[in-house]
Amino acid sequence: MNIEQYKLNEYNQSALKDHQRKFDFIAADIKSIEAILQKLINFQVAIPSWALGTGGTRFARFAGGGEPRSLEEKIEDIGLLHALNKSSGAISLHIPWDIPENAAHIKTLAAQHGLKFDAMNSNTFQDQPGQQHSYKFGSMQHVNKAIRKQAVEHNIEVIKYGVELGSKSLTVWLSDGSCFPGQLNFRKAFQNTLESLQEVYAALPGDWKIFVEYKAFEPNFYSTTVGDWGQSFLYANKLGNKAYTLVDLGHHLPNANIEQIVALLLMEGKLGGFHFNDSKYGDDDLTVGSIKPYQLFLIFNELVEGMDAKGMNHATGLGWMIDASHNVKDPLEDLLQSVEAIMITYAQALLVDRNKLNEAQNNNDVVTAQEILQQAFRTDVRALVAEARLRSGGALNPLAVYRSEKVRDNLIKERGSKTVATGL
Ligand code: AFD
Ligand code: MN
Ligand code: MN
Repeated sequence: MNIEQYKLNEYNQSALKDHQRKFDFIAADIKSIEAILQKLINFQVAIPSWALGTGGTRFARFAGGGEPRSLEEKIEDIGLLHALNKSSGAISLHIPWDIPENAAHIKTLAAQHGLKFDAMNSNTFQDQPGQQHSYKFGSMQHVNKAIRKQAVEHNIEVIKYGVELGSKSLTVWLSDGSCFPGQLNFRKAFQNTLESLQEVYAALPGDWKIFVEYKAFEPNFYSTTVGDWGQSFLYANKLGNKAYTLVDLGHHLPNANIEQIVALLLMEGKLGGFHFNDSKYGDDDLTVGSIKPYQLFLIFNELVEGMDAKGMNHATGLGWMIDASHNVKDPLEDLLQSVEAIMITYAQALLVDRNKLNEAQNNNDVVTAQEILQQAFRTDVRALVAEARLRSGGALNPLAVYRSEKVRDNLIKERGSKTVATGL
C-alpha cells in the first residue's frame, strides 16, 4: 500500500490553519528557528526490521494481521512510516531474520522509499535450524573454541550482507552470561569474548564501525558478559578506534543515570549508537517517551551538549535507532509514536539555553540551572516538529492520516489476517 502525495497534501491543507496558529505562537519565542527546523529535518531514526510485527512475551504472541511476510514488505512498511513522518529514513536489519537474498533488488527497493541501511545486527542468542553448535551456554564467551568460531563466522557473514546493502556498521548484542554462581569464570568469559570480537573487528571494512551493545540481565539472570557500559567500553577500547559502545535505554539496572553515562561516553569519543525505547522495569521495549519522558529529555540534553562540544553532526555523528517491540499495539502506530517522541525531545533539547546554563553552573546557581532545563522540557514543541515534517513533504499529523487512510485494514487485505513477521 502507498499513500499518495496529493492525499497527504489534502490532509495537510485541512489542518494547515490550526497548525499555522500554533507554529507562529512558538516560533515567536525562538531566536534560531530556521537552524532548529533544519536540524529537525535532517534528523533520521532507523526502524528495526524486527519491530514491524507484533512483539510477543515469553507467554504469548498475539499477531495483529497484515504483518510483513518478507524483507520487501518490511521495507514497504518503513516506507509508509517515512512517507508520513519523513524522519524514519533508515532500516536496521537483523540476520538471519532478514537475509537479503537479492541485495541489489533490496537496495533499489529501499532507495525507492528513501531509506538507507543503518547498523546490521547479528544473532548468536538463538540456535538456527541446521546450525552445527548450540549457543545454549553462550556464543563468543563459550568454553569451546569451535562454538566461538561459529559465532565469529556468523558476524563476518552479517558484515558481508551489510556491505552489499551499503550499511556502515555492525551491532553486536550478546546474550552471553551465566544463570548461576559458579557457572562461569568471569575472566575467561571476558577474554574469550574479547578474542572473538577481535576476530570480527579484523574483518570490518575500513569505513565501518562496530557497536558493542550492553545489557544488565536477561536471558541470563546471574551475570552478563557485556553487562554494563563499563564492560562495553572496555571491549571498545581494547578493540580499537572503529569500536564503540551502543546504549539501549532499557538495558540498565533501575534508576541508572543514563544521561551521565551518555555524557562520559561522548566525552571519550566512544558513544556509537543508540537504541531508543522506554521501560518501567527492565528491557520492556515500550514506546519511546511513554514512561519517563523527562529522563529522555535529560539524555537528549547531554547528547546535544556533548555532540556540540565535539563539533559533531547531530544527524550523522551517531547511529540513531529504535529498539522497541510490543504486543498490544499496531506496530506501525507504535513506531509513529516513538519517532514523534524522539523528535519532540530532540527539539526540546535544542531549545536549552546553553550559555545561560553554563553561567548558572559556574555560579553554583542550582535553581536557575534547573529552571533552564525545565523551561525547555515544558515547552510544547509539537508545532515545531510538525512544521519540519511539513517542509519535508510529510504529514502534519502522521497518526491521524494513518488511521483515516485505514492503513492496517489495507495491509490485512493485501497480506491476510494471519501473517507473522520474523523476529522475537
Ligand atoms: C535485545 C537487544 C538487542 C537485540 C534485540 C533482539 O536489545 O538490540 O538485537 O533484543 O530483538 O534485547
Ligand atoms: Mn537493543
Ligand atoms: Mn533490548
